[in-house]
Amino acid sequence: MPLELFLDLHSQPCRSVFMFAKKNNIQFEFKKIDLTAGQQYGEEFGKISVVKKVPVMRDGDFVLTESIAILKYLAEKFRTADHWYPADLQKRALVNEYLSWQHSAIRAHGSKIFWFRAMVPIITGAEVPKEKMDSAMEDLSASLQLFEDKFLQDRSFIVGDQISLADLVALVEVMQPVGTGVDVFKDRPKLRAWSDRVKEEMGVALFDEAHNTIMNLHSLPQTIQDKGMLEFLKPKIQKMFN
Ligand SMILES: N[C@@H](CCC(=O)N[C@@H](CS)C(=O)NCC(=O)O)C(=O)O
Repeated sequence: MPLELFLDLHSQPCRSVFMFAKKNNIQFEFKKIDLTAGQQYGEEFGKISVVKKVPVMRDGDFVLTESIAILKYLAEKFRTADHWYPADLQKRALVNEYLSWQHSAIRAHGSKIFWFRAMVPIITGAEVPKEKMDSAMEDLSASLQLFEDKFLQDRSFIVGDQISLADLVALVEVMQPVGTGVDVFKDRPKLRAWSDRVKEEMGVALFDEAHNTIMNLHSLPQTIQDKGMLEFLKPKIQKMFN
């Protein structure tokens, strides 16, 4: 049985797993779990993962959740080029350092902007209050600054002059607010130059294939309405505001 990846490319962690597998010629079956239709809560997917989130990997009888664990599993199982997840103790530690930090920083803040700008107006019919939006933008900006100052410094990539899992995971998260129209690269030439390098390393066609969904959100309101998800998503929004 081929390796299976359960994905929805609206999701940043799904995009990193998707691109990593493709870039490294890892054969897999793309199993679409449509988040806009709530398929993650369906009975079928529940049998695969009680976590009810994507990405999920199934390799024979072995099921793995969590994008970072999946990326490391794929790197090790398929012995991808060393730069992705270096064997060198300290380089690997730096990749792990970034992967540990990003969850509660760029990922959390970029996702909040995505929800505030793309999802909340669809679900509630109203814009997020300005002070909440400003505060969320400040958090994102602080994370991006820390990314430049601590994780990137004057290097081409996070761990030096070659791309690693850390860069891939960073860029998919940076792209989430971009999909809602926020120019995160404005006044950030270092971030922009790094992003261009990562894109080039991944291959522009593959990058665009992975980001096509998030860069074309105009049909999202209709999609969510058509799939009857509005009422379902309201409690999620309420939680976010409490
Ligand atoms: N820490 C997890 C996060 C997974 C996650 O939050 N996935 C989101 C999409 S980005 C999801 O499936 N959300 C569905 C839901 O919460 O209903 C990872 O890195 O894989």
